[in-house]
Amino acid sequence: MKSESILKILIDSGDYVSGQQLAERLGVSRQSVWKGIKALRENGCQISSVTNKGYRLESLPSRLEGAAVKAALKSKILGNTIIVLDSVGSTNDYLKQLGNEGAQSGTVVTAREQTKGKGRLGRSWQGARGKALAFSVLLRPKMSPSEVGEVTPLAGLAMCKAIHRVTELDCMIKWPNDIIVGGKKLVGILTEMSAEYDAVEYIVIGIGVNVEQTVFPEEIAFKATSLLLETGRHFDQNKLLAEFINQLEGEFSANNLSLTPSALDEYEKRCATIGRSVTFRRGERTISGMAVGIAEGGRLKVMLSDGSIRKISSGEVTVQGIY
Ligand code: BT5
Repeated sequence: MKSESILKILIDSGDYVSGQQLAERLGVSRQSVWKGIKALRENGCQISSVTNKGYRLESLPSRLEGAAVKAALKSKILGNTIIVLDSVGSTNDYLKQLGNEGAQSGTVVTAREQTKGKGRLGRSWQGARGKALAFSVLLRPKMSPSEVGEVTPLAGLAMCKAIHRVTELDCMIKWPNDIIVGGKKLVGILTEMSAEYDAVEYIVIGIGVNVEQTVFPEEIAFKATSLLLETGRHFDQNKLLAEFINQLEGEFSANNLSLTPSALDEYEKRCATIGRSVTFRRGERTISGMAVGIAEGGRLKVMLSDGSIRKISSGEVTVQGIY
């Protein structure tokens, strides 16, 4: 008896549902329903019960719970397995290990606390227990390693849409993978892969969202922000994670896992880097120019002073005017 099936019915109803109705709809005994309700309560759901009326969901848990994420999922493949850990070093590392052991495509790992969150290029990602959403999604796409660069922008678009649906905030993207609001970083994305020759074995997309922080470590305080700081409101992390998974599946199926012209167009419209002066390194040299667009494969198009266009696919870019 899956307690999330009960939770889903209670969420959809928004009112009292009798134990008898729950038992009939799920094809289980009243005893199993009672056990499911007990498990949900133990996991932080507030459920009232009234004689002759049944059970009503009063509030979802404020902390991450697998059942609460699943109850809000509409996806078919992504999120088929959701693992909620209390504490982990890095959700990306944990999921890569599962990937090596054969975990199925769509598996999601999240943790209430991440003690060694990773950024790109060996940098670290900070997140205090319960205040930040950190999770990773495993995919086993049939693609070559050179195509993986198209997946992160789609994840960025999906996250912007999920944040908008849940919080109504309009976010921008700082190329290639930061989601920003008011010029500050709200979300970081780290995509890693395991590949052999010309075929990808799996991809792990790791995402960190600042949800409840009001204070950041000194070294990032000038450039970091959170949903609470931006809106003054508290948001359910379970709902945000589920909404992201729903949006990601939509984005992947609409674009067949690649940066189609329409996805590229959408990305360009949200890209705060375009129209700004940028500086990037090529070997020993530092080159400056104007970001003018996004090229196929998600590369940044930079116009140099002589009018020529460079397409940058990786490495560090410093953008004038955004941290
Ligand atoms: C990123 O790297 O932005 C990718 C972050 C990905 C984190 C997720 S959490 C779940 C999954 N598991 C992991 O272990 N990682 C992923 P990058 O572009 O390299 O940015 C890192 C830089 O952002 C750091 O050097 C800091 O300057 C800054 N930073 C660190 N924590 C931050 C935070 N919470 N908010 C804003 N900026 C932060």
